[in-house]
Amino acid sequence: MNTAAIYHRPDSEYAFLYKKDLMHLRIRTARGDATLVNILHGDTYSMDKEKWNEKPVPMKLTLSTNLFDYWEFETKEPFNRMSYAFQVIGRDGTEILYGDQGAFPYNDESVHKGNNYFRMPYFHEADRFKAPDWVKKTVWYQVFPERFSNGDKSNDPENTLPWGSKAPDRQDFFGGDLQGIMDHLDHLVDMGINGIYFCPIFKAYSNHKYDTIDYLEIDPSFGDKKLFKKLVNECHKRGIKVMLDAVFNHMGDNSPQWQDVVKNGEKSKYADWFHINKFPVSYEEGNDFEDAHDITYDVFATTPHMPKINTANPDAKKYLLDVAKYWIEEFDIDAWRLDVANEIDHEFWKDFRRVCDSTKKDFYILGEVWHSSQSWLNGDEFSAVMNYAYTDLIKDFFIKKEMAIPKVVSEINNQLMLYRKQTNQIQFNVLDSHDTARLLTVANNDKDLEKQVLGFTYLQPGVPCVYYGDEYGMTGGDDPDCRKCMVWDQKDQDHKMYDFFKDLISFRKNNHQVMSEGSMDWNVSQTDKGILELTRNLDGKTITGIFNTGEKAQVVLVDGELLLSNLAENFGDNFTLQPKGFVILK
Ligand code: ARE
Ligand code: CA
Repeated sequence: MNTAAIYHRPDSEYAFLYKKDLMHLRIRTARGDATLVNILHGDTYSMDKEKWNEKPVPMKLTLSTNLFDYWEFETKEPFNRMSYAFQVIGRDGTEILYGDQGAFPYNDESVHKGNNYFRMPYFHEADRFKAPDWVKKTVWYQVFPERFSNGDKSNDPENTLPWGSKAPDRQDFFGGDLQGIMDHLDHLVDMGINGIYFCPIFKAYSNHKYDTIDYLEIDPSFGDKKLFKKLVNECHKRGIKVMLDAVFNHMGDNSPQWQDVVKNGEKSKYADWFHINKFPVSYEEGNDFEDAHDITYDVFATTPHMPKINTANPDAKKYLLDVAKYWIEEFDIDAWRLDVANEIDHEFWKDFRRVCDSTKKDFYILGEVWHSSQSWLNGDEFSAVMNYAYTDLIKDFFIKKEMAIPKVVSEINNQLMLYRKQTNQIQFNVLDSHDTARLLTVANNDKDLEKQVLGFTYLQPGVPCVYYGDEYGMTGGDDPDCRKCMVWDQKDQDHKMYDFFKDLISFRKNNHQVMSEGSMDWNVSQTDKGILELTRNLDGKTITGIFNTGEKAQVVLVDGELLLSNLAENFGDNFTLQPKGFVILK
């Protein structure tokens, strides 16, 4: 048996409180190596008296990757504490005890002693990763405010272009604003949307507003605080939660704080609010900060217009934490999306979490992190991340056809095993955004393929997000092409796509519990036919998706009602109508 592949770590995604007092345990073994894993567990302070090490309890093999099998188990313990170890029974007949000191021959009596067992010393609810329940029921809609709708021409910046008159370039303005969003809230309601994610709306220089000038003012071209307050109320009246974009890694170089540094150099009271390498700070227009050696201050990426904030500076930290609190307390927002979240220190985020949680219960904190994010997802920082790492797998499989069926199953299971169960349930499954090409464009304008990717994604644990305009079949390449003006002219809208989104959102919301909490039961027995089947199961409620990656006609079955025909010729007799199932075939 490959004991080196066996892994468990207490107080991590391998051992955590899933619900109050309910401990969830995982252990990893080499794929196919173990025929069974039992857990020996009991109260730390009575293990010598009671021979509970003679009462091994079987764990459940729940997920596998190409390399590993994952075994899981849940338990309540009378004293809310536990010592435990694992009996791993190998296909080769070997039996080992795997505990805090490593792997030992199971039948060696001497190994069954206290300090050889793992411990979860006490099950503290205060430490449990808490997933706000409302997030699991949410289907989000992302709005890029400058491009959604121009509801008020009186606030248009100068040189505002006619709506949709051209594909946008970096400097263009089209006049989108909060009134425009207000005017179309019922469009979101009609789709079934119950969460809206606004890209930045605070006073800033550019059309994207990621170069903040004033964190405590709404950008005048978007509207004002009075209007924003009304907008939040109108959203809440419609059951729509509100998430704003917190750009705390950097601020714009037109901000008063940065301008004071430019003017007063190291005498500025803001000098330590930034990562300054050399005074006086300087740059020449057009020279991006490509070479780290000669830049006088750190920035986001290589853009001189976004000086990086020193979030460890107590004054800067207090300023930003006050901003975070202000928009929750005064405007009752429900969530923050954290821009460039991975480049800000953990200390800041731990304090940020405390500020949000002490201001509003069940607050959702979404970090923008494009890669594995375990260190921010222990429950004391983010609630979730924008799950590009997960959804890139889905696009790479279905669209780029970069991997075989067993590989995508392996990679998705690997993603799920990075985080606690309740974290997976509220991850933000973004397929496309203001930073990526639109999904239809990535799918080479193949609408059936796009529907297949959407159907598969909505079947996953984690919450979906519609990027504005996808519902009407909008296309767009990389930024800035993915930020075209929303199509409001009926003749430019794809209404069949709209209906598909509406069905899919309704299906997801009607089955949100099994979609977020259900098991992941893969069926890869028809891999040779290019068919991938995923069944989600929760307490007997079953949802099945069958995804045909071959070159076959599109069939969509939603809620047991067959929407299209030619099913038989695709599957012949080995296809049974999935009761209350949801099937996407291509
Ligand atoms: C734009 C272009 C750049 C160009 C720049 C020139 O995208 O290619 O160099 O203009 O000025 C905002 C604007 C962007 C603008 C950017 C810089 O929206 O239009 O860039 O400011 O001026 C990484 C970061 C991630 C970041 C993306 C853009 O990890 O945090 O890059 N996303 C956030 C916001 C952006 C915003 C900013 C940050 C800055 O969502 O909208 O940009 O506040 C891989 C990597 C990721 C990388 C990703 C995208 O997947 O793994 O780390 O994200 O590609 O590049
Ligand atoms: Ca306007």
